[in-house]
Amino acid sequence: MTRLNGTVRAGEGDSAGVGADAGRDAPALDLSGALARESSRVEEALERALASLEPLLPPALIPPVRHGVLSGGKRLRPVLCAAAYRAVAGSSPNAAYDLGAAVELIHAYSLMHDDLPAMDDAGLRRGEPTTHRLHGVPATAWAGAALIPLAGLQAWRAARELAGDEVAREVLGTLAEAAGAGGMVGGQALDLLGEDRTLSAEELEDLHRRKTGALLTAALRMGALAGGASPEALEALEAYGRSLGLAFQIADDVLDATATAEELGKVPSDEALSKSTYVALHGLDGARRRARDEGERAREALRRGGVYEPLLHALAGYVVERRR
Ligand code: GRG
Repeated sequence: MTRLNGTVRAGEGDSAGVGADAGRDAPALDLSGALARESSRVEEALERALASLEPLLPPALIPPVRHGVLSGGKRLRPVLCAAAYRAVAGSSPNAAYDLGAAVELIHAYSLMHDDLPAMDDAGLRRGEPTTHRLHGVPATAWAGAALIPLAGLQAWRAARELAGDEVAREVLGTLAEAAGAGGMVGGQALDLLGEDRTLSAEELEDLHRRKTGALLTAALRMGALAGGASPEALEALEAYGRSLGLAFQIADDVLDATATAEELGKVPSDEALSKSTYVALHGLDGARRRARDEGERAREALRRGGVYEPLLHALAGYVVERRR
């Protein structure tokens, strides 16, 4: 594999790269095998992250932090981060997963807080009692808040190791923006304020681009920046992330309307909370079609940018067809 001005040209036998013929599709992949391997690297990275960050926490917060962070989940954000790194740098060092772990710490805190009585008041997540049902509301609120700066520290350390101080600053800025009021926090606020009101298609899309899409896209951008991506590769991976995030959220609405609590590992709640959803807006078939179209748009962004990473291509289908 040859490095070209911060990009990588995929040669014969390579599994990933940027700068390969634009328009080329990545070969088919054994997705469940690949995801199992990827998630086990993510779990190791999360264990490493907590081992280094726990000494910074009051001991009482360690059990709720461990529960919120280590109780499963698809680990999509760190997998995307490491895949974006691999797409541009051609390898998957542990530090790329350590960087992805920082994004997962933000995701974990957001779910711990989202499940609190003041927000969705959920008792079940990933097939287990939610963190506040096991550890109480105050400890969960504090542990979630403690995870926010720890995620920043984790991102800073991993990005410095991969790419030095200058890139690490941009990586950290990317995470902070996506997690903040212009991104995930703002999206959640719009979601809560929109309960009991019918949102327009534009409002719904804006809400989900912030609430879900921003962090997914940031995971890709962070991996790509740390891997030394060219501007073209960065743009392609971000465009992929925006479409993937939308496809993921539409599929989430479809699952909430059609799957059981047992299948989802959480109790479907959109109807009970009177939330505006893509299913309410377009009907089930229309929402499914829209999710598939966005998945295809995500793949197209990779083709256009010549990003050749089989896992990213496969994930654009997975987020739409997943069952949890
Ligand atoms: C102060 C208003 C305010 C907000 C605080 C709580 C919060 C910040 C944000 C919540 C954002 C949120 C709940 C986003 C949900 C995104 C989403 C689709 C989650 C499910 O993601 P998956 O399916 O989950 O990747 P797993 O379990 O696989 O990790």
